[in-house]
Amino acid sequence: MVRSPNSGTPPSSNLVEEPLERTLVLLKPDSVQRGLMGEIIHRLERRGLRLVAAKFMQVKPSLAEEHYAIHKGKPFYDGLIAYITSAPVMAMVWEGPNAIKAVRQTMGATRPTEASPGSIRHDFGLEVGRNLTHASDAAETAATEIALWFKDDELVSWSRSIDDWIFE
Ligand code: RTP
Ligand code: MG
Repeated sequence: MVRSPNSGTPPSSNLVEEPLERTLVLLKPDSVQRGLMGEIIHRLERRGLRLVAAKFMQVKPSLAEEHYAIHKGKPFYDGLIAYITSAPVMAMVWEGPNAIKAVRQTMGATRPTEASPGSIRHDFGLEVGRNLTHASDAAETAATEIALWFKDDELVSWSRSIDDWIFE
């Protein structure tokens, strides 16, 4: 079929507006226990981000300690390790233009009472120690965290027919 100029095909662009990034997202035990996995995944999907990997798992103390090594020695560290290992989590990798910043914006500030209305931590949280999610905070940490939580062959590179309407 020949397409007319207004057939609904997105314009092609040579311009790369934002780099395609990958970021690690954890739905922490409180998200899972409260039945919020679907709600949070729904928000990331509607934002236009693309799922690359997902794993429902009980976190071993060794993995928790490695993931949160940067916080070792802080007053909240022991509680944080106890929290993340207390019940299953959903670990995921999401991808998109500027995905690291976009996902942290969708999650909201670390303290739910400082998170913007409409963000997950604002809409579903009250306390910093029950703030529902983790998201990588920079390109280097995203790469390290993805490698820590997933094997290379667990990451799925794929495309969606609608991608050209979301990624310029
Ligand atoms: P995350 O790493 O989990 O995405 O959170 P974040 O970047 O927004 O915050 P970060 O400073 O990296 O802290 C990691 C997690 O530790 C807990 N926390 N508790 N009681 C406290 O003062 C305190 N501060 C941090 C939170 O669960 C936070 O997400
Ligand atoms: Mg952090």
